[in-house]
Amino acid sequence: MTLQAHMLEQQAHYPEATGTFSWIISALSISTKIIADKVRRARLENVLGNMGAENVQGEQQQKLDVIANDVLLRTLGGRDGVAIVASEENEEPVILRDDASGERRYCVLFDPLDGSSNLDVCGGVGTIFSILRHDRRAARAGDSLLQPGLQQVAAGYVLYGPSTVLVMTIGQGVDMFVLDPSIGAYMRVERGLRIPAAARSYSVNEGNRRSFPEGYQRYLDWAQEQGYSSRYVGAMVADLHRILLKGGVFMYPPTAKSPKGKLRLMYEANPMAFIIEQAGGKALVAPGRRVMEVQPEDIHQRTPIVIGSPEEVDHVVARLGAA
Ligand code: P6P
Repeated sequence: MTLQAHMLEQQAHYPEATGTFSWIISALSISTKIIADKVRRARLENVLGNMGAENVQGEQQQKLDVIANDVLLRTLGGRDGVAIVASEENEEPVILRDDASGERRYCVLFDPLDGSSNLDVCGGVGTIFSILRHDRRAARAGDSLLQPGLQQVAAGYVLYGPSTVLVMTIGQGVDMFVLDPSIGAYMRVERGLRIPAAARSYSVNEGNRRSFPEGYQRYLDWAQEQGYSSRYVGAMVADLHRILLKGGVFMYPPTAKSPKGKLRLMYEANPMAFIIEQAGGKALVAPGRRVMEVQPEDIHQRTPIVIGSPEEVDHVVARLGAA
């Protein structure tokens, strides 16, 4: 079954549906097919490397960051159901449509090319997206974006790896699609994905270990005593796709360089948390505090995160609180 047929099948469950939401998913589908092609041809077309400029995050912008961002802005901009888009690469959200018409509209937030520093070495990179209902009652249009992750109507990612894989949820479980380049369509390969409850593997940048809060160091000592393996790609989408399929736990604790954590709440942590929770996993910012409960104050705010198999997240939490 293609993604398009899957969306029509899902839409049929909602008689009041107008197709607006499906059109947005179709825009994300075509955008990521274009990005996949550009990622694979990057070195041939000499679009690797950085722009020589920094983005709003203070990070070196890769040429493909800008290209992927432009593709998403242009494609989503053409969908009447999109009121606002917000991107890791744009300091301010783009208000596309905010008229008072009764039309239900949506906000789409995205990290256009997560882990793009991996591009030059042919490592995994991905696109992450989060979809919220547009809230016209917000005092300022942009404030409509400041909704907790629990308000997401959909979230997903595309991993540009040996194959191009789309994983998404609309709140009814997690489905996986693989791009078939011969026909240019995403084909559904898994329905109702469930994350393994446990797996002896953790994913963290241990280069920052010395500045982790003590509880995280206690966990790493414990995991290494238990003989856990360590896997870290440096691209959240690639690390979490592995964990979704094989189990384990990913964490980005507070560090000296990123005292509030490095990952962005709105378009990295929230969408990945929605997917992992829908697959039976856990996603926390601190013991007992879910990522998706955080009330955002800024669209680019950062957060610590512990996310993955439920039993493995519990092992981390047990040591965060331990004295
Ligand atoms: P570090 C990529 O830049 C990213 O935002 C995530 O995809 C990834 O998990 C993390 O940062 C890697 O950060 O500090 O380990 O290089």
